[in-house]
Amino acid sequence: MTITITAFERSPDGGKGLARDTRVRWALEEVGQPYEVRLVSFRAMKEPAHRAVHPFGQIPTYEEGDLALFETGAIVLHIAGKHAGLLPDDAKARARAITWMFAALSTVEPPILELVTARILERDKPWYAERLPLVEARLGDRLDQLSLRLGGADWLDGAFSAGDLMMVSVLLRLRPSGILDKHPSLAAYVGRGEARPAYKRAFDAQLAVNTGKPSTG
Ligand code: GTB
Repeated sequence: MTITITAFERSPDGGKGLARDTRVRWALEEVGQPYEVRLVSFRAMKEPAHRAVHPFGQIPTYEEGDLALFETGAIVLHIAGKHAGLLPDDAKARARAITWMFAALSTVEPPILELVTARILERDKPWYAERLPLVEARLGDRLDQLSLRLGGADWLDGAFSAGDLMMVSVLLRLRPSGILDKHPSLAAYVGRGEARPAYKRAFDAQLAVNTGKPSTG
């Protein structure tokens, strides 16, 4: 059955992997599932046809036959549950991998988004300079905690899983800020994710959309 996802027709980052279709592409590449991409403009995202699939008028979405999903957590979990390669067979290890997916989305991504939002949307506010260190400190604490837990391991819980895919995807949003460099073990962890052939194929495919050049993968 054909899988169709949606992505930005023109991504604000020029297709450098920061938009959230990257994590869905990556999951599909990890499990070897071909997919098609429907590109949407910012205007089309807010129109009824797209909102019928995504109530909040965003990308990415995922369609497979009569199944339509939104929210990258749900999409990646669906892909990982249906195809081998992203979740361990052992029930307890599987539950732990899913826990890391939730941790990425519910505990690590929010302080990252808080910082990104502050830097983009709050720069001109009179309280910006006072608030920014607080936002940075909250994020720094969270990254320290994650780094401590990762320790010297390659991945969060044994072999690479959907939990790592989601955590690396979330951390990648920090790349332009330089903050990852203050946490070398997390920077190396993200680097291991980016080095995976499936990630490279996903990245190249998204970049090709935005540069007009054919994908090298
Ligand atoms: N919780 C949802 C999920 O995980 O699926 C969040 C989806 C979401 O935020 N989608 C964004 C979107 O559609 C694109 S990914 N935004 C348009 C809108 O809301 O109108 C966020 C994103 C966009 C662009 C960059 N970038 O270019 O740097 C980075 C991240």
